[in-house]
Amino acid sequence: MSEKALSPEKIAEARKEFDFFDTDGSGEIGFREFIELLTVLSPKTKASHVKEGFGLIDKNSDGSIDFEEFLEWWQQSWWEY
Ligand SMILES: [Ca+2]
Ligand SMILES: [Ca+2]
Repeated sequence: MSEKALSPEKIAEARKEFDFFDTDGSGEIGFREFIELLTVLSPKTKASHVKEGFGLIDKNSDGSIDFEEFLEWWQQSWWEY
């Protein structure tokens, strides 16, 4: 897929998801919050894959997923469905 731009609607949708999973309202999705997110999105994910997946999304490796990182991932996973 070369089409990478998301419509404002899709971004707003991602924002809603992001806020939903950012349960402590820190503006970032921490590892614990990420586990909850995955439990909802793909309940069959193995524990080892959770860490791997988190590392993939957390591009700057600061231990949490900010909205930019989330959006990038959201964008990719959107196309897979
Ligand atoms: Ca948080
Ligand atoms: Ca990060």
